[in-house]
Amino acid sequence: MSEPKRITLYAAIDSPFPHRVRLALEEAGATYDIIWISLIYDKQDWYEKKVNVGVGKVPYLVYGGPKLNPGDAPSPDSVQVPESLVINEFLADIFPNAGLLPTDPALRAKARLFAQYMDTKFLPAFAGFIFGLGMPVEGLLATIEGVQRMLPAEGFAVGEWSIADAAAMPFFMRLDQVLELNPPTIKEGEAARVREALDSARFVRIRKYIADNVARPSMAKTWDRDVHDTIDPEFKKRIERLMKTGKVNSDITVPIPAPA
Ligand SMILES: N[C@@H](CCC(=O)N[C@@H](CS)C(=O)NCC(=O)O)C(=O)O
Repeated sequence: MSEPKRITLYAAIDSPFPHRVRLALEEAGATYDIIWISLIYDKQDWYEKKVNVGVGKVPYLVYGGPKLNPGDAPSPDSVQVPESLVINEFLADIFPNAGLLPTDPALRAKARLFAQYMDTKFLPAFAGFIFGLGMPVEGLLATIEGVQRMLPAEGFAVGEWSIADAAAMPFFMRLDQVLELNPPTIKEGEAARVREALDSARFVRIRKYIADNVARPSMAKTWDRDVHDTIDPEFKKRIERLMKTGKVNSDITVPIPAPA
């Protein structure tokens, strides 16, 4: 058998996208290194110059080549993959026995549709709500209901755990965090309205789904209680920058929101 290749993940603690990849790596039982990138005020220059060249987004996965330290350029012989959903498909391919995707083609299609729904429907509603971009509470709740409708009666997105669940869960963990932090980008009373709706009978299935995911060791490893000590200050810095400059991230700048 050939030697397993080294895996390095570039990630930022407050971003849900690398969290997707960490969940898949943990579920696969992979050995991997993480290099942390700061996204707010002190982003490391070398990352966009030498690693995710000209893009600078996380996650970015390097497969193969020698051990990497912060500031190094990955070896040209390594496989380099951006984009969380593509990285997780790649991991499903290189760990074929880890069950990251089902083998049944119909379930594989379902898993991909579930992940696609998260990016095309849930994510705009979520970002629009938490960053004060005018998404009404009901718009967010409707997309959560859309996720709920895609779930089978029991278990995970396609029955057994898969990378479809990795695509969704980082956003539900962050929704919970944001409702608790209640930043000034969210209109007064709206966080409480979302919380109340999520705790109601309307969302009973998705609550069970989230609890089933939270009970897995992959989540305990990547989102333990201590994570709030690092992630909450990073999120607050992101909101502070947004309130001062309108910058949400490297792609999105909005009119400076009026404080709630
Ligand atoms: N579609 C990408 C989205 C990745 C993304 O937007 N990452 C953001 C963090 S949330 C980023 O790295 N932004 C760079 C920056 O803000 O400097 C994926 O799924 O990986």
